[in-house]
Amino acid sequence: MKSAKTKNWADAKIRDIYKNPMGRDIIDKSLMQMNIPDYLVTNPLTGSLSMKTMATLSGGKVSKNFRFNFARLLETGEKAAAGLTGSGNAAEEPSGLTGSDDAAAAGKSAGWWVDAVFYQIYPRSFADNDGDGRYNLRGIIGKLDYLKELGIDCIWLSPIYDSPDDDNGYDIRDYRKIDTRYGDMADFDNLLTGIHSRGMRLIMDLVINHTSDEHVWFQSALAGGDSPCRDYYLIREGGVVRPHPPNNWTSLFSGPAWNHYPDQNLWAMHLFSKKQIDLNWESPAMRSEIYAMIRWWLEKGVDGFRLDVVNFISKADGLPDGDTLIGEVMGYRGIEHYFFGPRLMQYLNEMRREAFEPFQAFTVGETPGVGLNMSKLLTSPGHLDLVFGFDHLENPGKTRFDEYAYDLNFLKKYLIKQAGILPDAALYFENHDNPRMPSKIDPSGRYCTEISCLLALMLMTLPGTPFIFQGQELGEINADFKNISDVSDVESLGLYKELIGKGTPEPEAFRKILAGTRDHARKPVDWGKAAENQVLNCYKTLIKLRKQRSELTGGKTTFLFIAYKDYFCYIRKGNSALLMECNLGKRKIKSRVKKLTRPAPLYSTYAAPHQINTTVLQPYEGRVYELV
Ligand code: ISL
Repeated sequence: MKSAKTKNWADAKIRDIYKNPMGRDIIDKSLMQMNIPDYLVTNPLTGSLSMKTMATLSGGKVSKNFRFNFARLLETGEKAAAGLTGSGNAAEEPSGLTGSDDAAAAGKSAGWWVDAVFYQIYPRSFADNDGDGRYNLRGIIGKLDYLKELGIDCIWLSPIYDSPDDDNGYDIRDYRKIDTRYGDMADFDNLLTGIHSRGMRLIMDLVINHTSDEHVWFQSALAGGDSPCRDYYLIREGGVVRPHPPNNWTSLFSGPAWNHYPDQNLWAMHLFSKKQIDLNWESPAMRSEIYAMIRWWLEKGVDGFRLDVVNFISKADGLPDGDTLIGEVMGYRGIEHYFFGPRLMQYLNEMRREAFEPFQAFTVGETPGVGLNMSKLLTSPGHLDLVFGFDHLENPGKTRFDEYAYDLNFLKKYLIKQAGILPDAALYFENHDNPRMPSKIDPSGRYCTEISCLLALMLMTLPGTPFIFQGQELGEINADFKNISDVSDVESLGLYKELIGKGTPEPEAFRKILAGTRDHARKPVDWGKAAENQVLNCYKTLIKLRKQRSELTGGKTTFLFIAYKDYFCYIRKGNSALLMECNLGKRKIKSRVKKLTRPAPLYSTYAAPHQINTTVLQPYEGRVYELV
């Protein structure tokens, strides 16, 4: 890769910043957060302003340090884009699709996953095989026929590896050992055989940004001497040399991002819990160990991986302090130095060559903080196949722990933008890290079933590869936790302790945790709901439709009536064409497609097509029509 000639980004003009994929993402995200229209930035007058002028206009709010850190991010975006175009200069526009839905247009071979429907299993609360309340691999085996009948093509299995369980298995102690709570390797082999024999695939969760502090590598590193593992982690000398943490970064689970080990006089970085120690991806020996482990699982026959916070693996050289303003905006101090680090693209490309490519393994990266244009670089040939973005999960100006009713009009706006920039995205609304979406949209619970069916229709008919989280197909909603003792998630408990420590009254602190705790998604699936379940029937029907109608996987997408509030209408066109119209609110609204479609819809989330009033959409109703 030729080294990119980088601009002096610290004094770049807005119009040049907006051409940089990283700059475009940061500006788009800021505008969306502030609900400001794009033309405020894209007009010639604003475009001619420079960073320096903007800093002056900000009255000092934008510090020199901010400009320097922002410039470094732009350099990263420029180099990442240049690396793909092979030119010496940054790409004028992010490489990749120009609006066509066809993955092939991106210069990528469309793999099996383009047509697949994925299903995430969180093993500690999915199913047990003998009713003893211990959820395990044999419980999953018992549900394989159910998943096949639902229409699932590939299962994503959250971590089942040996772990002290500080972060529900995302703190791995032995990558090659099955945690005894789930069974043993024979159970795993039986599960994999059962999945493949039904024509389904399995991807595992790959947690390679960090390991448990009980991993033999970290124990060896702490033991000191000349252990090669000392270089496997982000460890710094402490004590007289450095009585304080090496930098001011904060953990995503509250508090400083550093553990101090007084006996060894060392500091070790942990972006997540204190027992999840960040690996040092600068170490070739550590990378080789990770690649060997990946190949070991692929030789067992797994079909690919979901890569946990994979965009965090490359940290900025020197681990510099985080900018205060960026830390306030992003919620975590220092994140600008690792959410898209300087060698991330290089490591992903090496990982692909050394581990995934020889097995043609599928990869989907979890990439918190990365916007649509940088996601396009991450999913360019030679890197990841898909990524999970986060920018649609909360309304602008809100965080997961804010009490509010999620407005689907924002999701419509985001998905229209996503379809234009990254149409072959991983499309999801729920996972094990977020509250249940129907409860976020309607906290009263009155319309949760209707909303679940509407989200099923959107998930199966919009461009992208759909991922269903366990229980979503049953219309699962948030838990009714009564107090903090009902909560077990390490992230929530860390935040609760921080809030109380800052003097937040307990009831207010608990309400914040209740709004956003990941435990809502992690309560056991209620299989008693599966019988005659309206939401389940919606998913079965819509998944079948997606498999029958190729325009839903490879067609071109056109959005109509975009300006109408609470109304979401789009066409998927291939050899034939389907039109979808959705009511995004609880008021009845007029249907607008009479002249475009056959009189009766092909499908409605509300009732049999012949039973519905075609001129009015019911609250949160979704419809599919044949386009005439
Ligand atoms: O969004 C988040 C930050 O507040 C968290 O929900 C989440 O930790 C983040 O998206 C990264 O998630 C992944 O890595 C974590 C693990 O706790 C999550 O379960 C996993 O999905 C650390 O491994």
